[in-house]
Amino acid sequence: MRCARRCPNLFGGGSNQRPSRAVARGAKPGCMPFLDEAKIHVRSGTGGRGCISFRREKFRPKGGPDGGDGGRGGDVVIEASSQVQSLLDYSYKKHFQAGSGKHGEGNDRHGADGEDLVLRVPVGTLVRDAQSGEVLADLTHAGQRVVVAKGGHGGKGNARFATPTRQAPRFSTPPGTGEERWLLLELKLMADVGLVGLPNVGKSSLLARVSSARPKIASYPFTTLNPHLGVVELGDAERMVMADLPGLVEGAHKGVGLGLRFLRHVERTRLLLYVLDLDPSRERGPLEEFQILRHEVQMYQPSLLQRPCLVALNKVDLPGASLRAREIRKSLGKESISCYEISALTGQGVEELLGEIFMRLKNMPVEKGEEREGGLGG
Ligand SMILES: Nc1nc2c(ncn2[C@@H]2O[C@H](COP(=O)(O)OP(=O)(O)OP(=O)(O)O)[C@@H](O)[C@H]2O)c(=O)[nH]1
Ligand SMILES: [Mg+2]
Repeated sequence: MRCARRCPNLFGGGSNQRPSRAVARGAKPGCMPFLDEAKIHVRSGTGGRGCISFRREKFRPKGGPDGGDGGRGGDVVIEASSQVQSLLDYSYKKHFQAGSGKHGEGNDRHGADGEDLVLRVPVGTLVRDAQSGEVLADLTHAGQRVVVAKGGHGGKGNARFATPTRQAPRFSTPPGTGEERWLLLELKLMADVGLVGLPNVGKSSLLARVSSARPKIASYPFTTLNPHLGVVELGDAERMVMADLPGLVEGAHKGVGLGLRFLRHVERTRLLLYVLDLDPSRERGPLEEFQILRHEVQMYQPSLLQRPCLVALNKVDLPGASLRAREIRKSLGKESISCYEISALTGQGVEELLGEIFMRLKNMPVEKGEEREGGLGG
């Protein structure tokens, strides 16, 4: 089992601007803060006015109408890009406007079209209308785009309206004003496997062991405040993306701890890996932890409970840990949920767990548009 490189998502890149204090909360110095929600206002360009003009030329009396059309206003487009890691850029600037069309001119000159404005967002971004809540697009692969505000059309110049019976039209049509709206951008990470567990159980340690991602690891709860992705490789042929999420606590659905908002990042994962703690000094046993986690997941989205899952019983290296595993093994056996005793610290049992994960993912149908960047290959 060869463990692999860091996932391109979430790390580095992004903006040169200074992070605001709000979004930089929890970020280490020199580490790009992560933002998975943003509200922005977009406005497309207005069209240019059509021109009313008549040809005035020596030796050409009554030269006729020659007013050109106005240019089209630019659209606002949102495009998914694998070069963008989070929605951080949209916390600095909230208002975006595409270019307006230029006005038409005499001598049959048409105004130039306004420039489209392309806003790049991370792959996995859901675009909603902020007012109605309607989903405008779910951008699940790089290069996918959606026009969120259509530019206004250009006004028609008077040259367009000349007919044999109306040779000197003195009017043009008005241009389109374009559209504006508030949008909600919501990033849901694209990973194959999501790690779900209480704080301090060793989720980040597991990700660090199996990939080259380097999330912070420490012996206190809520070390991880933002999701982290890592690419795990099996030989040269297969790989998958694993997501380490901040810990869940009992009552998270009522806002305790960091709440449930990070669970949105497991919505798209194909497999949930519940990480439970076998440390005998912990007040709660792994079975109770598992029940808490499942309850919180259910409170977030009941259908997530139907998602294929595995259980990793971590810290088996501790003395007396295996004894703690007995009760939960019995209970999971009844539900036919596979569980593995592992140690993220020593690596014990990790290879078997990864083997099972790869096998499960391989046997799962990949829905169209669901392929992960750097995801399961082979
Ligand atoms: N003995 C032992 N300690 C472990 C093992 N895995 C993790 N730890 C320790 O458990 C503590 C918590 O590990 P983390 O990986 O930060 O736990 P986490 O689940 O990511 O915690 P949060 O980010 O706070 O949710 C650290 O002190 C680790 O060294 C293990 O397999 N055995
Ligand atoms: Mg962690």
